[in-house]
Formats: sequence, C-alpha cells, structure tokens
Amino acid sequence: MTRTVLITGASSGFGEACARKFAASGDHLVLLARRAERLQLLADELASAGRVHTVSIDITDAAALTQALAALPDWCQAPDILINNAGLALGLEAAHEADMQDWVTMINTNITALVHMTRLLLPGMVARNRGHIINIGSTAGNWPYPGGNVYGATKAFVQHFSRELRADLLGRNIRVSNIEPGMAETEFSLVRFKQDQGRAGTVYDGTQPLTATDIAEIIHWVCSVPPHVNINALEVMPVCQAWGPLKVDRSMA
Ligand code: NDP
Ligand code: 8X3
Repeated sequence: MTRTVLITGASSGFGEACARKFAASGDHLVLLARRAERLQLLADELASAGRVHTVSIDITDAAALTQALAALPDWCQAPDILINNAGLALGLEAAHEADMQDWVTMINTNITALVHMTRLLLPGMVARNRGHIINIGSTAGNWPYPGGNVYGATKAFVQHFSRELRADLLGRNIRVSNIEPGMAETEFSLVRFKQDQGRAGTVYDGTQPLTATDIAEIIHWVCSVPPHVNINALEVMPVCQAWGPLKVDRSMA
C-alpha cells in the first residue's frame, strides 16, 4: 500500500536518504528543510517515482510550521509516517565554555520543533487510528561524552518523549519508534564545527562510519514490520565504535 511520508530535514544526510528509500518503494513524500534549492533538486530526481511536495521552512518558526501544514495539498494532508529527523549539534565545548545561543538553537530545533511537529500531526493520526512516528534520537542521548552536554540532553529528551507517546497512544494503531544512531558521516560534523571542513573530516579519519543510506534502510524496515509490531527503540553503531571504560581523574587526590 502506498504511504505518505513526511520527512523533516530532507535536504541532506538521513532525511535525504530516507526520501530516496521511501520513494523507491513507491511512497509519496512531503519534504521539509530550509534549503529550498536542495529540496527542489531532490524532488525533481524523485518525481518519476511518486508524488513529492516540498516545503522550504525553518521548523523552529512555530507560526510558519502551523501555517505550512495547514496549507499542504489535499493528497498529503494526512501523512501515514512522520520522520522527525531535522536536528543538529553545535559545538563541542565543555558546558562552562559553550555558546549559549548554540544551546538555545539545539533545544529549539531538536526538542521544541520536534514536539510541535508531533502535536500538529498527531490528532489526525488519532482520528484515522493509523500512523507511525519515527523520531531520530542518538547514542548521545544514551551515553554522555565530553562536549556532548546539551546536544546529548536533547536526544535523551527525544528518547523519553518517544516512550511517553507510546504510553499515551496505547490502544490505538499508532506506532512510535526512536532510532538512535552512533557515528554517521553526513553534514552533521560540518554543521557542528560551523563549516570547518578540516575539523569535520577528522571525526571520520581512519573509521568506517555509518552512512545515511544505512540509517534510511533501517528506518524503512522499522516502518515495514507487521502492523502489530512496534520497534520502541533501535540503537545502531558502526562496528568501529563501542564504549570505553569510565574515566577516572587521578590528579585530585
Ligand atoms: P545533516 O546535517 O546532514 O542533516 C540535518 C538536516 O536537518 C538537514 O536537512 C537540515 O536542513 C535540517 N535542519 C536543521 N535545522 C533545521 C531547521 N531549523 N529547520 C528545518 N530543517 C532543519 O545531519 P544528519 O542527517 O546526520 O542529521 C539528521 C538527524 O540525525 C539529526 O537529528 C541528528 O542530530 C541525528 N543524528 C546524527 C548522527 C550522525 O552522526 N550524523 C548520529 C545520530 C543522530 P537545512 O539546513 O536545509 O534546513
Ligand atoms: C550524533 C552522534 O556521537 O556525534 O548524534 O553525538 S555523536
């Protein structure tokens, strides 16, 4: 059955790869991001596979988001799948040195806009008794690391919000899944390090990170299991990544 899939952050990385993957299975797409040109190129590429509607928008603009969803064409007014993917990390400084505006931007994007988008689409899913919300969390929401501070905390929020949604939605045919990737090579590090290509590149030096396609295939599978199955959470890392021992400071005794 053809599904309508709304993807935030579809202009690069996981969101763009999801658009390609769902288009390949004949699903219709609503693609959101700020960079209109990128979205249009992708829509042109995917147009022969199915219907594609693009919305160039900053999802942290609550009024614009409300208006944009109300103005969706009839054929995509009722998405079956919402992929809450748009998000970012900014900076890797310790908490006492981090830029406050970076923290606010991460909270506004990764938490507030995700919650707003969910609240806008959920009543329709409940009325139709049908839907699947895919939230993009992160290993950073499960495991702290130096400099992760607010970014990791936003993803911990996304993980718990996903569980709370399931609790509220029990008894309805609406699924909620939190996808928790580890290191994946996208534009993520370029954004985190504010377009410093050299610094972004060193994150992946000597590794074989996850790719956006890996994550899109996992998300597509999570959306394709039988309707009575809900994948609550799925944490995934590249084989080259794992936990280390807890750090102990020996200079303070
Ligand atoms: P990218 O930077 O490649 O993609 C991020 C996407 O989010 C872009 O399409 C960007 O579009 C969009 N976006 C960011 N801010 C806004 C905004 N205010 N309004 C609308 N769209 C916005 O990174 P990834 O694909 O890696 O990231 C996708 C998600 O995956 C994020 O939530 C990230 O935190 C998470 N993640 C990433 C991991 C990684 O290692 N790469 C690992 C775990 C989780 P535009 O700039 O055009 O608006
Ligand atoms: C992205 C993974 O480890 O860079 O969410 O925070 S990490």
